[in-house]
Amino acid sequence: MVSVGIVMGSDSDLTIMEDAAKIMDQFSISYEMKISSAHRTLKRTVDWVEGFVQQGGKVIIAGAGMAAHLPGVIAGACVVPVIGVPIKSGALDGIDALYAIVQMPPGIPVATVGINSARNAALLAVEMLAMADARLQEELLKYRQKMAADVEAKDNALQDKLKAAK
Ligand code: RP5
Repeated sequence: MVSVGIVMGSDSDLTIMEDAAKIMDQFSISYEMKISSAHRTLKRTVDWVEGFVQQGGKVIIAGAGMAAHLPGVIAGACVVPVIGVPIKSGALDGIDALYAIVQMPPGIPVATVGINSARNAALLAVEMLAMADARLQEELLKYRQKMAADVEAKDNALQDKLKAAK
């Protein structure tokens, strides 16, 4: 069963949204990737959301740039959690998308991450799924431990370099 939907408004968003797919692969979570636009293919987008929810999908990550209405339109079409990723593109470099995605009207929430932060969107989706999945909770703890170990290793390397330079 597909748990996560990774949707984007254009193929120009793909290089960023692939970061979300990499996290899903890392945590062995089944996902579907889709290009569908809130403006250019509205009905197709809503049809996809309805199909995704019907077949048991649990969370949707939606990325879009410029007047980024995709995450909000998807959130309006279903009651599964939607995580929005503002994509840096166009004259305003993603600030437009950030404001469009984060400023949802009361009643229709979208959990918005930083500009181009598809990786954080994916980790948030994993945390949502982990609420009812002990394996994922364990994997998330290991992921955090590895990050902490990486920082310590980098600091050790820096301290060695500073000592050698004296
Ligand atoms: C948005 O407009 C897309 O999400 C994309 O970030 C941006 C530009 O789309 P393209 O003109 O590259 O297809 O709808």
